[in-house]
Amino acid sequence: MDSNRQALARNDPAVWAAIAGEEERERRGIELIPSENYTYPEVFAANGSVLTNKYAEGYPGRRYYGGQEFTDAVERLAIERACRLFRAEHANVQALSGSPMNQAVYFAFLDPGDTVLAMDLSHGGHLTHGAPVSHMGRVFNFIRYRTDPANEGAIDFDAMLAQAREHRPKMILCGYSSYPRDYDYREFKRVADDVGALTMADVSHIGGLIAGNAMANPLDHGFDVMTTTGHKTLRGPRSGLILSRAEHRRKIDKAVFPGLQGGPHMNAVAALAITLGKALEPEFAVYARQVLSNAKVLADELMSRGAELVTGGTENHMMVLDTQASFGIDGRIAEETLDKVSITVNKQLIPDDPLPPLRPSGIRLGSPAATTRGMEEAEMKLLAEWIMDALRRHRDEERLDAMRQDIERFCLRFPVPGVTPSDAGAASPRRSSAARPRTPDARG
Ligand code: DSN
Repeated sequence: MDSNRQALARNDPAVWAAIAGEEERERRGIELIPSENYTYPEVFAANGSVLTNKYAEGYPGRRYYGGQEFTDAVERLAIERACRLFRAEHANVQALSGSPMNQAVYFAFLDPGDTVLAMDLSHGGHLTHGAPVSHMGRVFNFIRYRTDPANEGAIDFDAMLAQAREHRPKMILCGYSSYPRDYDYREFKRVADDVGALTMADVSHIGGLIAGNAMANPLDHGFDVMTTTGHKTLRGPRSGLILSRAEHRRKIDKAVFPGLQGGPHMNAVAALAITLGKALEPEFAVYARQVLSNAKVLADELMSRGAELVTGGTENHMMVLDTQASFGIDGRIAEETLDKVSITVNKQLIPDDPLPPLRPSGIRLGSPAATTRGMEEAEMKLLAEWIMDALRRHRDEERLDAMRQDIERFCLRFPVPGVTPSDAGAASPRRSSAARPRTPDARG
């Protein structure tokens, strides 16, 4: 254990126990929440570095505090790498995470009351895309487009055009949190150009897949702005990136600071620079393609075993399983059942869900984190089998317990980057069954 961790374990055992417990949970289980990932050891190092100590309001070469030699260097690196990776003319790397990142874009271009056309939440959109419970939903006038469940979740762009002509939005926003299909960015641009609207793409979920050239890049199709978080498919720190054409630089930078934020988290900016450097390496493209392939196999295997997936499959890294239709249980029971076997997913609304968000009709699953751990198609088949088995037998506690032991021993064969067993084992883990296997794992 390094000296900082030793100091924490000695001086605050309660917090240390929570961190070490989480490390152990991550090692023993598998993370299938599509927006989560396992980051790089180098990101842990930068996030826990002395850059945490520094205030750096402003931008490189234009700061409000002294002592910026190294913060400037690291932020310039992040900007240059982000522009190269995403073929952007400008990058702002200071947003603290996804929500402030999107707010900054709205405030850069819109006035309160302006109209935005964005995807409906239950059809796959995100809270920050103007859901009525969000502050943004109160400040701006969000109109929602929807998908067609009867047509594999396709978006009817002619209907969207009619909506745009009726409401004259100032911005058209595409981006999703639970939409398992790809987008046709040319069609969004066609609608936006027809009504003179700005185009914004929030690609937080698929930023890494775009970086790895496994999915289309909206900026290549003339979009004005693209946002992405750093911690999903990009595998980096909690952070937000705003990428745009050069003409929007001033508005965006002013909206982030001083408009919305104070001092940027320079430790996260450094960690983001590292992440972007890694995403520029050829191996990252291999990772991105594997994420897509794993998701497709997981989806196909679930469906071949009788699961009903929203939109009938996936074209990206995620899928939404209708647990109510497939097993007669809501998403909360499904999430809790899979937790019991150390498979982590999240409950999820399905389009026009008759059930409420805390007890919705489905769950959402994805492949990015499992792929980071080195899992491939064969492992996806096993996971599909376990998921179906657990959900079908969700009342059989004995069976679930035996499955958990199998699954934990399976997961331990795939290391979590930056988490070593000796460190994680230093605190009392939530579960200890993997150390005492009860049933043989015939599946290897
Ligand atoms: N919470 C993230 C997701 O799961 O999609 C986005 O904010």
